[in-house]
Amino acid sequence: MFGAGRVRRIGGAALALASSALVSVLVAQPALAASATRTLPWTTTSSNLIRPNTTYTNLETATRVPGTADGKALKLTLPANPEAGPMGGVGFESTKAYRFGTFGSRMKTADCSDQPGTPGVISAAFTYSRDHADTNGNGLPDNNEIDFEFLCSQPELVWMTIWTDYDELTDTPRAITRVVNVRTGQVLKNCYIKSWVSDCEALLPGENLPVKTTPVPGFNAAKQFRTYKFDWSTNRITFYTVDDRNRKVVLWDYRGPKDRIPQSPSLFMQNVWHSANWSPFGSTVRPSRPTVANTALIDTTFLPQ
Ligand SMILES: [Ca+2]
Ligand SMILES: [Ca+2]
Repeated sequence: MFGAGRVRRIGGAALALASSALVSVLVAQPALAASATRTLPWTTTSSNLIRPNTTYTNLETATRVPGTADGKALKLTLPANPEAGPMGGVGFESTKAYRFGTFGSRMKTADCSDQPGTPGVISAAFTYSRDHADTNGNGLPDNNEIDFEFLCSQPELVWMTIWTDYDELTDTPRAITRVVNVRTGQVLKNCYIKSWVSDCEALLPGENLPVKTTPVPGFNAAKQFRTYKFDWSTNRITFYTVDDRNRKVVLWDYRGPKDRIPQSPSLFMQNVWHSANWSPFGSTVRPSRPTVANTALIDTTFLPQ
């Protein structure tokens, strides 16, 4: 696979940039209503909609999985002692690109609660484009990416990031990140950055909504299957979680400037990987390399039609 790919050195959603050999010809899809969703139940791993995207990925369906809708889930298992970075991890991507629509997953993220230290294991569901041309014309290579990310050491938190640009040469981002404690509804961070070392930029109207989210008592992404989705449109991205009784909690209703929202066709990806430098929120501890395997279970993946 694309083991030769470069890896962005970033604190947030590090993602490998694929070698040109794997870059597909992508076909833009028309914008769709948020309700037009295709469901992958993972009763089998043979789907023309997805493909593995790292060397270490072995897509395997587990059966009789408690908490799933149909007994079956995709097992994404990060082996013990992995290389750091997404390309040292396991994951899959959609075989086609989508421009706008509803994306997400019903899943249970990697659980490191019984492991010593602070293992750095990220479970993620996100859109990403490998086209890094400067289509938005701001002088930086584009990086169209919308992320849900979970650190195994803090399973009560959800990290959400909207990227538009990333210059690998100068390590310069254009991204806004929100961190929510889903259990309490507290927004821990809501920060647009143009540099890793400077402060957050002043927030613009519509960038920090809602200011508090509806608490989900007992929320633990690594212990419970739960649905996480986002609706991506040209001028708005709404992130939310839905429980088994179809109760929706909006985690972020981003309605900031359109030039801070990705506009290019993107693949949908899910992965599990080791970060050696993404510290838990509120901490400067350096995450440790996990010494045992870590598995995320994916009951369902949701893609636009
Ligand atoms: Ca750009
Ligand atoms: Ca399933």
